[in-house]
Amino acid sequence: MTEINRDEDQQAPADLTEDLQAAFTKGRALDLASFGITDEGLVESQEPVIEFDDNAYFGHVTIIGRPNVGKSTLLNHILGEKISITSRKPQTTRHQVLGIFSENEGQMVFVDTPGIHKKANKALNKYMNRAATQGMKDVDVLVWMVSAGQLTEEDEYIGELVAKVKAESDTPLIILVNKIDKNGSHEVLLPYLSNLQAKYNPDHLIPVSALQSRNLDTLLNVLRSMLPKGKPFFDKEQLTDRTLRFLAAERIREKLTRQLGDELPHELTVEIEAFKEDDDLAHIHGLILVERSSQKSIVIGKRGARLKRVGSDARVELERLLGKKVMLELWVRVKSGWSDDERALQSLGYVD
Ligand SMILES: Nc1nc2c(ncn2[C@@H]2O[C@H](COP(=O)(O)OP(=O)(O)OP(=O)(O)O)[C@@H](O)[C@H]2O)c(=O)[nH]1
Ligand SMILES: [Mg+2]
Repeated sequence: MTEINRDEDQQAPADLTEDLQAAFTKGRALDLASFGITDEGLVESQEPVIEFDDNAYFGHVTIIGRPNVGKSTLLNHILGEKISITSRKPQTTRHQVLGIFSENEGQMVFVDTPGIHKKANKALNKYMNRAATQGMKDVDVLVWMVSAGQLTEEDEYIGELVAKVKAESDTPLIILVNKIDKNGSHEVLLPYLSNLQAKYNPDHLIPVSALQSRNLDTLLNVLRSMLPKGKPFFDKEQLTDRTLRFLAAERIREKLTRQLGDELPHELTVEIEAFKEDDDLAHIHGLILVERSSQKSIVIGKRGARLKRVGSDARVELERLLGKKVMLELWVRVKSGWSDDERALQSLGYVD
């Protein structure tokens, strides 16, 4: 195994050029099926060659909603690539993640946000709520996602925030009713939709299934009609503002989230300590931080079995993402108190 000079890598500044170069562009992740995204029903979002029209549209669309309603799933299915990680556990997304959708007619910049939640005692949770609510400001269209048939206390709390933003800035609002594959019978849906319409008066109310890509073409059509004319800001090939380093850390966290299930400690984060690529090989060192040694044992599993499985699942995805072989090494370290310490959070990339 090749030795990696960890100190050297840690000193390397993540300068803008490196970030831009590393920004995830279309063509680097090709095998959708391996990400659990099947071709069936996927939105034909990107032309092979895009030439922006002279009078193209351009705008920002923020997707908000309580945890677990399917915001990140929606983003991934619109783009046809896994930009934002997903899981059945609430509070999977922790940062704002941009997903850039380009076509000849223009460019939509989707902002996926952490689920807004009411019980936000820790600094990490406060950061997540901040990341979500900041995303509501200065956008062209606000998409508020709910889960068909459900309007929880948390949804209503977000409804109040949305109403406030709408009143203050007149931002157009779409309420997206997701998971109609699960809870979309007429008996449930019709009274539910008319209640939402009466209560929140959105500009559009659209039932969809993000997971099955149902009715996403309606959403895209509505957005095309709502976004202002403007010069597309991002390169037509670019899919996100996030670096490969960030995406790699997120993929590892996703595998942990999915494999730990109910044992998952909320106080877990992943930091990439080293990320070195040459033509056909990438060395990635991931550090998994937890708060207590009992959590470390959970992550490692019996004789290291769980960590090994997380590592091999993540490696397979990272190889597809990077289009080359990956040597992935994972460590687990206890760093107590990180999730409730503003300075520790900042140093771990939770930066406003
Ligand atoms: N049945 C069904 N499940 C869905 C649909 N969309 C998302 N899901 C599932 O809902 C769960 C949560 O999806 P996410 O996309 O991670 O939800 P999120 O709103 O981004 O959650 P946070 O990041 O925690 O705020 C996952 O298990 C998804 O597979 C859908 O249309 N139908
Ligand atoms: Mg999410």
